[in-house]
Amino acid sequence: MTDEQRRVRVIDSHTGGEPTRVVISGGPDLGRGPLAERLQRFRSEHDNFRSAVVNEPRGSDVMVGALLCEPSDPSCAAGVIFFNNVGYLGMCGHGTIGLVATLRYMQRIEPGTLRIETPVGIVSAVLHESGEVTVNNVASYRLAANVEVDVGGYGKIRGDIAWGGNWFFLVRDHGMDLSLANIEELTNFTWAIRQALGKHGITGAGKQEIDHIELFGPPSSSAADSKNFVLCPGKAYDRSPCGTGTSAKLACLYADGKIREGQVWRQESIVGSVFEGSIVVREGQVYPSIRGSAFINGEGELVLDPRDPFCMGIRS
Ligand code: PYC
Repeated sequence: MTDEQRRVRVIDSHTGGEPTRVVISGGPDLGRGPLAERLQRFRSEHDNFRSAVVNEPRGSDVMVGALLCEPSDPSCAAGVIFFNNVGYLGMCGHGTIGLVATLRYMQRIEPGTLRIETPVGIVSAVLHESGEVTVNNVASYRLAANVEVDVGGYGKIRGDIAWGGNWFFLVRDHGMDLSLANIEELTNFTWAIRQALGKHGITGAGKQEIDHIELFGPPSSSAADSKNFVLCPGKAYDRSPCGTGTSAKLACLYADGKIREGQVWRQESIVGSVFEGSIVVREGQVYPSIRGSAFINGEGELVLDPRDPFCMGIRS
């Protein structure tokens, strides 16, 4: 052991199969400003730390990291910045469920409601006695419906552009088999859509990149309303039904008059896990809630040894 080694304490969990690694100590000092400001500092000055935590050889492409922060808003119980194999997430639904389960595991919270500060705003969450968590997400909306994009090798594909805390392109008519056996083809198809959106300058509001692609199909379970496949920014697919993706879907369903306030929408993931979604409408804005469960599956210390050539992760 050397003095230069850095130790980072983490708690791992999964939400519907999708992992979250919460950094509870040993992370970079990002100051005490608003989370959006701290995210900029994380990105510009400590991006190698992001890679060290989630990329191989300690992590994997599917790992989502969550840096637990002191909130700048005193009404919040915690602040969080989510990150992945290629960058940062504004919000993360499965990750927030994982964070709440982690705070409970750390005995920092008891069942009840808490507020959490994220770079895209404050969300609240309810930890139920059962251990399930409901995330009350940021306002979500459909920016554009039925947008056509010419996808190389696949032809013209239509989808909705919607915000659920991240930007999504949501496709219903695709002719693909949404099954685990077909992951490679689903990944190739959704990656081609993502590239086509970029090539044709199709973006979210304020020219923000649409970095999540979501396909919908019939559920495998009669207890669900729909099944999805979600391609995340770094080309890994979401094992959970994607909290922000389900929020974007709810906003589209509401815009189409297909869901009422309070009605439950059961979104199944490609691995068969389910989130329950519903909406409330306040001052004309749609606020989705997502309910699911997370399980703690690891706790430990990452060792960052500067002699290790892959200390800060393998970056693509
Ligand atoms: O649950 O919001 C989500 C999410 C985004 C990326 C991976 N999971």
